[in-house]
Amino acid sequence: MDENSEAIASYQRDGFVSIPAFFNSEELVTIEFELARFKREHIPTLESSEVFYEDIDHPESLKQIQRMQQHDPFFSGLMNGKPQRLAERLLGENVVPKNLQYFNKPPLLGRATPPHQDGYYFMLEPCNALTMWMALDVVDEENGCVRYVRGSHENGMRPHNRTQTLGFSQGIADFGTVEDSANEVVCRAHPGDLLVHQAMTIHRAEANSSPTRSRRALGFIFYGESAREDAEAYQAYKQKLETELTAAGKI
Ligand SMILES: O=C(O)CCC(=O)C(=O)O
Repeated sequence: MDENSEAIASYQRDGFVSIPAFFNSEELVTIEFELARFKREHIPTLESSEVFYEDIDHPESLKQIQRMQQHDPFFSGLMNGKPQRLAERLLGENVVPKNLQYFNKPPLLGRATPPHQDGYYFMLEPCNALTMWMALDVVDEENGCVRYVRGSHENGMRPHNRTQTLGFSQGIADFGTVEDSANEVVCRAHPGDLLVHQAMTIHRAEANSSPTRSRRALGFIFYGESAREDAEAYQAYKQKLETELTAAGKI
């Protein structure tokens, strides 16, 4: 038994686990400082495919930044530290750090995250991958906390279809079965708390209905080194999507 044994057991059984205070308050102060610096220094130079807004004409509606670890050494160092060590334990092999994302749902503007399985986007064989989601704000039902369908990682890939949600282009077509509703778990969180889910676990989030509170988080995606990416299919899809979003004036 070690400090992670319980977390590993929950992750394997339920398809997700919640780890309170994974980052402490001192670490959070540094992360907030570096995040503000990242926004100032990098956002003006990033390609449109790396930064998404709820409304492209309103900078305050910033909703997502992609691949922060590729653009800044602080964030690659952050990803390669505690999160990577935990990912190795949970996936049971060496891992590849793929994507460190910033997520926000700005007050009243942040839209719902459609129900999905990350594996559908990742296109991996075997689908040995996970996502970590670390709260930066107090997160609850009002501002759009993450919800998981417990045990859904055991039931295969559900059919997905196109959504109109920027950053989450695919959603489960037949979501909302009796089983989905019965097994859904609402995950409230405080700053520094970490949620981790398997790439096959169904999850979603409601819109932010708070008039004042943002709903910010950092997401860390790791692939197990045994997971083979269908790189051609992934690039083709990414390209098609970016062309579509550019034509629609969304990015
Ligand atoms: O931030 C959210 O609403 C959901 C994030 C998510 O779905 C993911 O990281 O896979």
